[in-house]
Amino acid sequence: DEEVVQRGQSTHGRTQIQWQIALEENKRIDCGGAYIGGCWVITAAHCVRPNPRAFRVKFSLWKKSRAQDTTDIVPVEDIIIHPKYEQHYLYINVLYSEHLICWQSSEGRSASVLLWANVSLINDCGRFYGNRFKPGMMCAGDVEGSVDSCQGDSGGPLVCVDELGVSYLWGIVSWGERCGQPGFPGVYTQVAHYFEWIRLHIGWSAVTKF
Ligand code: 4AZ
Repeated sequence: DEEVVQRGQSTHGRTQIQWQIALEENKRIDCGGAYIGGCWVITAAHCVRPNPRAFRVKFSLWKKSRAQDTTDIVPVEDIIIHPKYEQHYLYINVLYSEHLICWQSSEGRSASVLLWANVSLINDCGRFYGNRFKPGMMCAGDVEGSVDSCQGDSGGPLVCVDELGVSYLWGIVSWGERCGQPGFPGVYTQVAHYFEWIRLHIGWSAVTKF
């Protein structure tokens, strides 16, 4: 989104964005995702259909249009959608590929690269969204507007860094009332809410700290 592109900051050279992936469906990239270790990627359920063959996971994606090494493009083996996912009620799902074994980093060379923004966690988001805001969701951004995720960012990671510098996947870009609107912060899936479900599927072995 233009707003985000203009206000965002380039991730160029920022190796801490290594968990970001792009989700490709029939040569199109409309969603992001986060590599969470092992063979697992997490994204937003509304980004996928239960047809793994339609999707590929792209790593090292600094720039959407860039031709990439085939080792950075992996097929999807399986798609697991949260049982309570319904239309209009966004949950998460985990993608599995046995080919997803290692990460290779590469640097973007032009301006239209992956961007990042600083957002603040916002409490009590029902005051903005009423009963559209449900358990398992959280809000982040800026109540005044401007800094926000937007279309195309769906499924991508909201990362919190603790005082020791350890990064945690805290949220997944989900939805919102347009983008950057005052009084309508971005809505994210609250990863902690689904931690047991995620762990059930991926096991402890796959949990990676960056
Ligand atoms: C979307 O359509 C979308 N401002 C993602 C995030 C937000 C709005 C829309 C939050 O994928």
